[in-house]
Amino acid sequence: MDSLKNKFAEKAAAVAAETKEFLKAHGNKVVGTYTVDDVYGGMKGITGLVTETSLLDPTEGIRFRGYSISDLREKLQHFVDGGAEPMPEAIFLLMLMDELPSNEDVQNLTNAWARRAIVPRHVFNVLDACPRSMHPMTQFTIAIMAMQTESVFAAAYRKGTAKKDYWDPTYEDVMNLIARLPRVAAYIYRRTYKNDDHIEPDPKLDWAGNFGHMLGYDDPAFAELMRLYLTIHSDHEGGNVSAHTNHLVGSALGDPYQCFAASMNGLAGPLHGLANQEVVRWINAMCESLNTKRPSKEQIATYVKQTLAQGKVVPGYGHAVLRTTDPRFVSQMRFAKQYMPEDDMVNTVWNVYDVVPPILESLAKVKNPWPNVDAHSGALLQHFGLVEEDFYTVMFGVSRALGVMTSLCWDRVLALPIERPKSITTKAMKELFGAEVTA
Ligand code: HAX
Repeated sequence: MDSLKNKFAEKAAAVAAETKEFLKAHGNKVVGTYTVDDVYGGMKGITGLVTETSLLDPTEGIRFRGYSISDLREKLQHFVDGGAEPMPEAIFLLMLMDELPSNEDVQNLTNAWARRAIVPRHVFNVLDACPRSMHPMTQFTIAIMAMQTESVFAAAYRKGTAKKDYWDPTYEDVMNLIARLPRVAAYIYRRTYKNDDHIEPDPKLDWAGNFGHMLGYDDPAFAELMRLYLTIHSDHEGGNVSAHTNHLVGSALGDPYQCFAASMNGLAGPLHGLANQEVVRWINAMCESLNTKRPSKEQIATYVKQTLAQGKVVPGYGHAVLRTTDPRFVSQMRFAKQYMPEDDMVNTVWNVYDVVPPILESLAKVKNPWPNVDAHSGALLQHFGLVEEDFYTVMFGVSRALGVMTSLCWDRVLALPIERPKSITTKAMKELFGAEVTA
């Protein structure tokens, strides 16, 4: 067993025993109450899931095992090449182990992922059979399912592994899958947009730096952006569509590849991860229609009102839980101020930030008029020449694997059962409250 797996096994046994005790003592206590609106409103007011890796506060934003986005920069100082952004390896370890990793832990994980990063040839063959016009997110989920032939969990389950040991083959799949995702994603990018001019991985690089390298962007500032990007998109507690889907499929004992492919189909929705693509499309369409690269705030306001009048959402704004500017937006703004303060699209993103919230607030129905993570990310990538916005959600997905996969390890440790909430018909709901049924 590798040393990380050993450490995880020890931690897992202790947490599982403590959770059992907690449930014995408090299992019958009431957590909250909910209303008919909550049931019809996407269950947002209902605490119905356990996720260990992160917790979202509406006004403060995400905390990964207790550490906020700004804490990460201070506490996860495992930099390579004189960089200053937190490393995805470090946040993975923080989420998995619930403790700040040492430099040695981070380096060991970089090495372990480099060793596990070999993608079977048939996965590339499957991708090569897809039309280049296929959306990159569709290619991504197809590739993830093609990798399922390698599932250690599926093989172990078939052999009859005992329930108490499920976490072990899950851990193996999680490590292999995460190690391989940058290679698969970069392959999709280079086949779709760069005429199949593929770039071999460089095992000396860290996970994020190597991803940037395989995409074809070797600027050290781009590697820094990748470290920041892949860290901040990794997790947003358990109820968001990608995390919840991963957990749900996992609750039926799907293997990690099946869970993650399903999760990525959830991320591919425009109200979730695809919003990063939509933001860039929306800004480009605005600039084209106005024939300028830097629309004024007045022009932006007019365009926002037109968007709303057409019955569309303003992409990158609003959130199901947050009630403030997303700290992930703020961290990207900080990065842009350091690396590209004069960039046209970045300045437009900042002007949109000044203009949109009061307009959304004036509608009175939007619960959160502030920008989310997707409002800024595309502009940073555009600056470095990665202009193919349809690819952006794949990059989000590579990062999201860190959170949902560590969560799946914990789901298996805690032996969380199959998820099966009760549903109800409107007729039955009306009957509950003595309301008239006429239609
Ligand atoms: N533009 C216009 N209208 C908006 C809006 C926006 N950005 N955000 C919310 N609204 C509208 C909703 O469509 C809803 O209208 P109806 O009552 O007419 O249906 C009303 O305001 C109330 O919605 P809400 O309660 O404030 O928001 P929800 O929790 O229902 O939805 C969404 C949250 C993120 C889906 C929503 O704000 C939205 O569609 N935003 C734009 C898309 C986007 O940026 N998505 C990414 C979110 C972050 C994420 O998951 N990243 O991956």
